[in-house]
Amino acid sequence: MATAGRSRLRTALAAGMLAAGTGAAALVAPPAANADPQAAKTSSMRDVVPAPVTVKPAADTTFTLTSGTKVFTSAGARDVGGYLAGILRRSTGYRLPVVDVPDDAPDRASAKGISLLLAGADPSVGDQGYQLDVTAKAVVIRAQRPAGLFAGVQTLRQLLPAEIESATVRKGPWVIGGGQIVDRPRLAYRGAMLDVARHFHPVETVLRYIDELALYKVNYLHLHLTDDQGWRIAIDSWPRLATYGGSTQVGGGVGGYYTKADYAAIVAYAESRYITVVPEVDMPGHVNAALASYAELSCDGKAPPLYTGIAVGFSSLCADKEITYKFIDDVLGELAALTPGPYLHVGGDEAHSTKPADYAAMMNRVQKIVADHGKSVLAWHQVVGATPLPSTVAQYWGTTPSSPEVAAAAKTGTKILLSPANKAYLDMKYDANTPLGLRWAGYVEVKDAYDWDPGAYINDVDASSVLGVEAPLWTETIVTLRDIEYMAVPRLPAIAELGWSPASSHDWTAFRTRLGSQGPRWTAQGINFYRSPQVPWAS
Ligand code: IFG
Repeated sequence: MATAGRSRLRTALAAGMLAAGTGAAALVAPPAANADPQAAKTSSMRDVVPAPVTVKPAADTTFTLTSGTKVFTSAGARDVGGYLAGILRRSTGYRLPVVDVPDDAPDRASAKGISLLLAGADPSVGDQGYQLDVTAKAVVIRAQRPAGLFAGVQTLRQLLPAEIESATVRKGPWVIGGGQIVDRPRLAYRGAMLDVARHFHPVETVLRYIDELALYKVNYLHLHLTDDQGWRIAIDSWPRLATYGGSTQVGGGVGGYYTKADYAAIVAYAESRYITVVPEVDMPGHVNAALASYAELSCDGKAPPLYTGIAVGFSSLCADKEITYKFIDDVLGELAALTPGPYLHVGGDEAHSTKPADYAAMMNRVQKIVADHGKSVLAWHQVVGATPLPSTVAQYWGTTPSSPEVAAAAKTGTKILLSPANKAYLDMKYDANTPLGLRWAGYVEVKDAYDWDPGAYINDVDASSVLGVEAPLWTETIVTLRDIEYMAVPRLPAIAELGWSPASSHDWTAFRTRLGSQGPRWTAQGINFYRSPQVPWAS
């Protein structure tokens, strides 16, 4: 259960990291001492994950990071410069001062060192892309927006030896292979979902997961905040939702919830990693925690007991009561006020205890409530059973390419977010030996997560209707950060590549080798990843 004191500490920590621009390692234990000392000393531009659009290595050129290296930033690039310097200082021990470069300075890219410039990028990079040039004298990242510089920094990290990711000083040398990369994302929305309702995950864990998402240019974090087993966000006008509805979890543990300050810290930290938070309040199903907290929300006026199992589909808001819509308006209004991003996710899945006509009527009213609070709706794809607003995005979680109702909605303009459960659900077991996870959608090994195309997955849904891709991690069986990492890595980088890289570069044989070279980097960061037998691990 959140307490004010602990929450203030967490918020201060998150704010502290924001200012220092350091990575989240400050919050979690340093990586295993046995991080592989023999990890590859240099990394090739051809190993980058996600695969960039254009890679032109310069075989005879290298840049070496030294104790005298400076980070030069043009106006607006300072935050990203501080973030990069924070990571490099930790593992090199170098001072790496961040120096402003006046916009009118003579050829800003000639400075010896690392330059982050919001000018001069190849126009093809757009808002989220970047251009990276490595010569013997300088590393220059150019972009049109800070988000592009941030993406370029993730690539730059991968061009340095794996030890650069260490939270403690390592000896180097810190050599980067020369050449040029010009890069941009294929899909606008590259997301990950974390279910904090089945099992509650503290702020520190969410911040660490955000840092791991940032490694692979993920730009949305969907937080599944409410479900039958728990309500995880404080709502001032309905306080018992969190204090009582958040007091337990699957298996009967103490649960917990985010205060508004906690949620604001998560949102701010995500924003500093150019990740937009999408909060989900699931409805009309998956609402037992809310009904247990306020009897008046149930059709029969009786509050059900708190629920700690893992069944689904047994609960429903009451479509016939006006208080239901006041509840929804109050909750979504408070959440909208805390959420700078464009989307509120309203769930809509597994409403097996809601009559179809009631479901459609309710979801139509809910969509209007979201619009009245200035946000757009994201919902599981069952929302196409109501009348989706033009701005509503349907998140497909089916297990087959055939979904006529989704294809029909796409034809009328509904955008689709791809999360097919038998490809993108990170809570699916890798195979029969996986100790964690579920298997209702089948086993999902790394190749299953990679070997599909979100732009061409659903029959009769054109690539132009596909907003992006998202990897959900449901937490019925996921209790700790190490559980999250075991299930998310390496499948999340696979999904992230599907969202970022051109369809033309899709090649499992090449990808699994590139993924193998990420292993030492995860070891250096203490990430508890699954060493899939399908991947040739670099060490
Ligand atoms: N389906 C449910 C989730 C979760 C999941 C576990 C969706 C949209 C099975 N709904 O996926 O709440 O229980 O894999």
